[in-house]
Amino acid sequence: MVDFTVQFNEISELLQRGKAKDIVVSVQKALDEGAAPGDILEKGLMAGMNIVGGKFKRNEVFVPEVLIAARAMNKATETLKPRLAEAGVNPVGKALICTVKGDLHDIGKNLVKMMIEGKGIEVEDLGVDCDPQKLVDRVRIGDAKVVCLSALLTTTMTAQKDALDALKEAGVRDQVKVMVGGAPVTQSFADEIGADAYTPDAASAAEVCRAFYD
Ligand code: B1M
Repeated sequence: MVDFTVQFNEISELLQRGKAKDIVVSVQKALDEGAAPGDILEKGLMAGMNIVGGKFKRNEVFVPEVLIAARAMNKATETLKPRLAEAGVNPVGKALICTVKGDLHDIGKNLVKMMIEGKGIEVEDLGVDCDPQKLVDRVRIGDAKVVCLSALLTTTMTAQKDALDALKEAGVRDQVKVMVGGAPVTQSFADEIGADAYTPDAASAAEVCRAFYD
């Protein structure tokens, strides 16, 4: 059996350094040499992204580096996607994500989305300034297990409660687990509004979200 450790380490390194063009070449090369798409994802891309996530958590790297790594991850995943589907490495389930009504900040939401996707979950992005009714309509379809609500302003934290209330009123609250986060949000606020989980950052959001599918 061929050992692809060197290739996986190279892919992980390129991801951490945000080398979008080079990583596409490396991923394609590993595929051509016979590496399994699922292993490239797990041992190369996700391993690299976990290192970036850890460094971000410890303030060793900052938003620009994370966004550049995220762009490299997206490019590499695009290369891998057809082969992953072919190999039967399908997403374990679907989650919805949005920034709540009145709030236009999307950098944190995008990072959370990307980290959750890195855990093998398909994430549908309902965008920023998301109306609770839009969320209710989407949850009613019934294929999503987790809803992720991001809020960056103290004035829009309450829109997380509005979203939860709208889900309750529509009778679909029990269909989904609701996760909340964003700079002004705290565990006690999450408890107060009846969210299922609060996480302070994208890396822990991805871990907690994944646990809802395991
Ligand atoms: Co605004 N803004 N902003 N802003 N902005 C803040 C948030 C602010 C703290 C700046 C300040 O005053 N110091 C302040 C909020 C104060 C408050 O309410 N406490 C503020 C303000 C006041 C405003 C406006 C009202 C300014 C104005 O117009 N007077 C206005 C509001 C617009 C609106 O939303 N309606 C506004 C506008 C903007 C821009 C459009 C210019 C821009 C947003 C661009 C964009 O997102 N595309 C912007 C930015 C960039 C910021 C700062 C500088 C950076 C935010 C950011 O992206 N951080 C911010 C100050 C700051 O944070 N230093 C600020 C990086 C990002 C990775 O972190 O989003 O916190 P963050 O996400 C983290 C965690 O919070 C967490 O994970 C992420 C990564 O680990 N997380 C989750 C986020 N969502 C999660 C969900 C989860 C779990 C974790 O589970 C579901």
